[in-house]
Amino acid sequence: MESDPKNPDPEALVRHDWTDQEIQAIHDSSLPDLLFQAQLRHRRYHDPNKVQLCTLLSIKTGGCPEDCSYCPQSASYETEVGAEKFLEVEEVVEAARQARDNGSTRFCMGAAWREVQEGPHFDRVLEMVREVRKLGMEACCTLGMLNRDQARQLAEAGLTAYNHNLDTGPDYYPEVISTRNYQDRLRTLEYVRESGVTVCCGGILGMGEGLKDRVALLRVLSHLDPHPESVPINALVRVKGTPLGNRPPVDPIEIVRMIASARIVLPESRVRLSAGRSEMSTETQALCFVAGANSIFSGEKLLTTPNPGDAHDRALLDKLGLSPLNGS
Ligand code: SAM
Ligand code: DTB
Ligand code: SF4
Repeated sequence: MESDPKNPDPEALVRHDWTDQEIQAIHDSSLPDLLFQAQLRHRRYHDPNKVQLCTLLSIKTGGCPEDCSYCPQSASYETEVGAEKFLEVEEVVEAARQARDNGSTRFCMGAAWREVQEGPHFDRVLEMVREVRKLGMEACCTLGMLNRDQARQLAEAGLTAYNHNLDTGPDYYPEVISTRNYQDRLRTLEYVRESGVTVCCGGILGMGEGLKDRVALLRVLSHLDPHPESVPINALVRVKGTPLGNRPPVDPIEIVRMIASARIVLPESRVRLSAGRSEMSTETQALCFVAGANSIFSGEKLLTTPNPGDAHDRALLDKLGLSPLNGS
């Protein structure tokens, strides 16, 4: 890292040329060194005592043609999640209003689609985006692959962010998903960036990937220029019926190391401690905040799986002396 680790050169902090070796050395440094370096960056670019609350809503659940091995919504696997109808704009606005009243400043709408198809459903998504923006919230969508024109239409509707995860490093990707490739993902991210919508892109831990795949994911993210504004780090939610349903849980310290490493190589980005919190102790989550996580998903549900819920999270933040980030 820098010549004086206690006083890093600010000019050198935001980089797009990280190597796997450098990232792995950071990841594998002693936990106190790792957390200290992460805190230096965190405090330079963010308020270390504020956490953004975001709420997810699945606007089109299940029946997805993709075969992502982690996902309960894929039509390829027998899970308890079935295909449901596309939500109405009013239902979504009501959920967004409730989320806002519970302290969320970002509302994220997810659809179990491989890619967006133009037509009445996409028009309805655009309407949902406009309505969420009218509530004074950030609006985020995650709808699968987009083309240039669809990204532009989302931007015109006022979309704040588009979530499109790379999930893991390029070498491990084909082990997890066979119905699309890494390049497809990168292309959509490029269209989002060009449209002016901010980029939300991260990954999942616990799918059987090796450390080199986690490091490669961070390298790919850090080579995006500009960096994604938001980086969700998910711990796999192991859902019965999916090919990854029987994976062992991720070691909590590995989650902390990944978050701290993300904070160091992506110092300006919002790092979101995303799926998997229902199985994490207060202590693990506390370490994740120390490591530089500054956003969580709030509410009882992620897209289809449970999340700790508002009362639990209020108590968690209170206990740690953290407070929700206010809307801008
Ligand atoms: N269909 C769109 C897509 O895949 O881009 C959007 C919805 S998809 C459910 C959004 C993200 O949720 C995925 O990219 C994946 O990273 C994450 N995800 C899905 N199932 C998960 C699970 N069981 N555990 C952790 N993260 C998961
Ligand atoms: C992200 O990285 N995690 C969220 C959000 N982006 C869309 C989704 C997590 C989904 C967990 C499984 C489920 O609830 O279906
Ligand atoms: Fe479909 Fe997205 Fe689930 Fe993959 S992660 S199966 S694309 S909903």
